[in-house]
Amino acid sequence: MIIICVRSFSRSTNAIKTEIFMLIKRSSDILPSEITPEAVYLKRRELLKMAGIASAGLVASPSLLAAGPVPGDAGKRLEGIRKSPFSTDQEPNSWSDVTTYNNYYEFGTGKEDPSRNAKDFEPLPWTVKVSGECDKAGTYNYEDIINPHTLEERIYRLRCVEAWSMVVPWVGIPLADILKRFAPNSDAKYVRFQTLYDPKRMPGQRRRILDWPYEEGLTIAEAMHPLSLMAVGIYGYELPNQNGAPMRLVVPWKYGFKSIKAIAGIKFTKRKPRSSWEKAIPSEYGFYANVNPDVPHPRWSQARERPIGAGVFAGKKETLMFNGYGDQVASLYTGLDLRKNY
Ligand SMILES: Nc1nc2c(c(=O)[nH]1)N[C@H]1C(S)=C(S)[C@@H](COP(=O)(O)O)O[C@H]1N2
Ligand SMILES: [Mo]
Repeated sequence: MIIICVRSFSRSTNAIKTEIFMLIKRSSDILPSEITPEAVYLKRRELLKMAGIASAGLVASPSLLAAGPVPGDAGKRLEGIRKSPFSTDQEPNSWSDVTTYNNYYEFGTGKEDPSRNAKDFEPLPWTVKVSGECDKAGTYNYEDIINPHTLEERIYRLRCVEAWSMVVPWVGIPLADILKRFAPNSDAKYVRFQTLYDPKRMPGQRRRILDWPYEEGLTIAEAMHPLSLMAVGIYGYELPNQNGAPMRLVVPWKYGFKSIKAIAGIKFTKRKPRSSWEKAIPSEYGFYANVNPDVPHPRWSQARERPIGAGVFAGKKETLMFNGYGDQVASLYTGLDLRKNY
């Protein structure tokens, strides 16, 4: 489906007229050049409301909308994506918010650096080294890890430790389904993830901003939790490079830095792994990094957040414990003092 918005200025009435056209086409018929910048720029939900079709039942849910217009820089369309009851019904951020406001220090520290500097990165072919406490250690191709699974759309809130937030329509596979195939043994108490280390292809790694490669870890229970996702796409398209192609973690109840991109290593460990950020700045966040409005960052409050794309007048909104996923995940932490274990 394409929504086209045409604006014209009427000399007689001195008014700007907005007309909305909707075309329903098969995705294979859509050329990137057919999609107007405006169609991409305007919020879909608003457009649909204006067009009066949201109530007509033509458009059932944001996840259907999430498969809507994207600009020409999208890669391959992913097939056979099923919906998930774990998706929020909040409106997703625009394609342009999700793909141009990024944190990915391997491609620079500015928000727009990753979208510029990762353009020519070729994620495939890709291998992942699986090691540690499991029966099926080895080096696996991307296709062998991903292809046996059905893809799911998961529209999740993302809360960055820097106090901004977004809503992202990810496409991926429950992390547990992938990890179980490597047959972790009873000593696998934690999982450590590693980003690719390749300074030739990741220019940010030529500077010692972090102790490369980027590493993150989860307890095995967190990793096996149904909300933990291995994402391979957004908006029904393969993951753009700046979002961590070809596969990245999404752990929606934790600060965004736990959602490690471009995963090339998975290790099951007995001992708690130390993440890159823990090593770099141990005084800030520790292993858990659960979203918690009651535990301030040493330099700022985490009580509120700035939704990206909401406009300058929208203001901040309250940050929720576990980023609003408490009903599902709080039981992972019973008996743990979250004011100390942050
Ligand atoms: N390898 C790697 N993964 C990373 C980062 C990074 O710099 N390098 N940044 C993290 C941070 S701080 C956030 S908020 C999210 C941002 O994901 P997005 O750019 O897809 O929104 O990615 C996380 N994953
Ligand atoms: Mo972040």
